[in-house]
Amino acid sequence: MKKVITYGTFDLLHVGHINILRRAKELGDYLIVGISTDEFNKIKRKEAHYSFEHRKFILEAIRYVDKVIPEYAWEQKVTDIKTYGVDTFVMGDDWKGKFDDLKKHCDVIYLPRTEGISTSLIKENIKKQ
Ligand code: C2G
Repeated sequence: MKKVITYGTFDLLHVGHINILRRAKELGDYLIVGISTDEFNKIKRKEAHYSFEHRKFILEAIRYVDKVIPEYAWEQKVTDIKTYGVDTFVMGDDWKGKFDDLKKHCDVIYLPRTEGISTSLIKENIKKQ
């Protein structure tokens, strides 16, 4: 069974998130998603609208997602890859090159982001209304 992993905050879930989860799943048979905890979001300087519990609950309802684990630190990726026997690590290409060190442990694939949508854009548009 080919295992794929990806990480993110996945706040205010939108088509950009669904696209990358769908395409990540297409690269294997089993998709693990490391979802950022509220504490890790602080480290990432990100303020999520939904709590970790809600973002996790929502992700677990997505057909492409087989397992959701907490992402609490930048450095946990190698451990996760080993723990879960991951073959492929996937991120949107806004992260291109940033995780190439993982190539020692698994395939690393950066997929094109979905243009014109982001959680921050959604928040801005709602404020304007
Ligand atoms: N994404 C995308 N297209 C968009 C928006 C997001 O493909 N329009 C992708 C991002 O590239 C990322 C994933 O969706 O791969 C999750 O995005 P975020 O929730 O913004 O995650 P991020 O803050 O980038 O956290 O250790 C990695 C970090 O946790 C990634």
